Amino acid sequence: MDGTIEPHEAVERAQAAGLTFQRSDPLNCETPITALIGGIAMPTSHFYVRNHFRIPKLDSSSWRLNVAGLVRRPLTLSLQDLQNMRSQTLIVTMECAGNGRALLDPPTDGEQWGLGAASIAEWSGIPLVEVLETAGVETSAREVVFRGADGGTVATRSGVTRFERSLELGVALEPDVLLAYAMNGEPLPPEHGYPLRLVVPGWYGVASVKWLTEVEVIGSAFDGFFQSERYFYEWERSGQAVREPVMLQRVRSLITEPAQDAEVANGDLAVRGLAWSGAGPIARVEVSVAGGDWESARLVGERHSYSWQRWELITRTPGPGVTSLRARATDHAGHTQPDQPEWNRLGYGSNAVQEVSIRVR
Ligand SMILES: Nc1nc2c(c(=O)[nH]1)N[C@H]1C(S)=C(S)[C@@H](COP(=O)(O)O)O[C@H]1N2
Ligand SMILES: [Mo]
Repeated sequence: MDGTIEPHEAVERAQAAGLTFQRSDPLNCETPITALIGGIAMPTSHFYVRNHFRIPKLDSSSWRLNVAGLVRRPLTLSLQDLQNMRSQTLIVTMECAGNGRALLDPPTDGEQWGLGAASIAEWSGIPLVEVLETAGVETSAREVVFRGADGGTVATRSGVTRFERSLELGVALEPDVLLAYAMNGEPLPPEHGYPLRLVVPGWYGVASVKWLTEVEVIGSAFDGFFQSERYFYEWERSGQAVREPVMLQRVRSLITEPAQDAEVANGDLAVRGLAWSGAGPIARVEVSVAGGDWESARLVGERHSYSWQRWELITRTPGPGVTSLRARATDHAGHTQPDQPEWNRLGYGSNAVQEVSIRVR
C-alpha cells in the first residue's frame, strides 16, 4: 500500500455530486434514485461507493499486478503491459449485496442501504481469461483469489486483513470477467479502484475487487474474512440455519419516476424505471397502482446482457389523494421479486417489490 487518499477529498467529491451518505470514513454512499431518471448511463460521479477500508493511494507508475500461485509462468504486469493486451468494453450494472438492507425487519447489522447501492457504467479492460491463459493455469487449480491494496482490522482476525475474494476457476475463465482500468471512458477514479479493478458481470459488487494488486491461483477453497465470514445468506429453513454464498444479483426493479412524495396531476400517469437480474435478462415488469391489479409495463430499448433494462407504463391515477405505486420484475430464469424481503442474518439480497407513494392533486 502506498498510503491512502485523504478521506476528505473523496467525501467532498461525493457531497458535490449529491450522493446520499452512509458513512464518510470509510466512504460509503449511495446514488439518489432521482439521479437515475432518463436513460441507461449515468455520470461516474453519481455511482455508489462501497468501501470496507480507507481508499488506498496507488501510483500507477510503481503499481504492478502480480499473477502467482498455481501458474506455469508467474507474471508481473504494469498498467501499460495490460493496456497493450486485447481490450473489451462492456456496460455492466453493479449492485451491493446489501442494497435494500434498510427495508429488513427486524434490522440487521451492516450499512443501512436504501435502494441506491446500485449503479451502471461502461467498463473497459482486459478479459481476465487472457491474463490467466498467458500465465498458464495448472491442472490442480481450483479457485482464483483477488487481493486489493486496501486493508484494516476486522472483528475476528488479528493484524491487518486485506480485502480479498475468490472466484471458482470456471467463473474466473468466463470471457466477460474483466480487469477494468476505465469507467465511462476515463481512468477509474480513486474511490472506484484506481488503477485496476475486477468487474464480474451479473454478480453482486463484492466480487468486483478494487485496487487489485494480486491474482493468486489456489488449489483449495479460499477462506478469507470477506469470503467465509461475510457475504453469505444465512436463511432459517425449518428451524435450521442454512448458508449460501452471495453470488448473482437478485432480480429487482426500481421506480425512478415519479419520485417518492412527488405531486402529480389527476389523470394520465407515466411510471418509469429500471430493472435487472444477474440470472438473466428481464422478462417482464408489472406495476400496481393503489394496490390494484398488476399491469404490464413496456420494456424500452435494446437488451444488453449486463445492462439494466428501462421500462415504462402509461396508466391513470385512481383519483386525488395519497397513492402507492409498486413495480415487480421477473427475469428469464423465472425469478420474481417477492412482496416482502427474505430476512437473513447478515441482511443480503433484500430485493422485495419497491413501493413509492405519491400525491395526486
Ligand atoms: N478492494 C476492495 N474492493 C471492493 C470493496 C472493498 O471494500 N475493497 N468493496 C466491494 C463491494 S462490497 C462492492 S458493492 C463494490 C462497490 O464498488 P464501487 O465502490 O465502485 O461502487 O466493490 C467491491 N470491491
Ligand atoms: Mo457490496
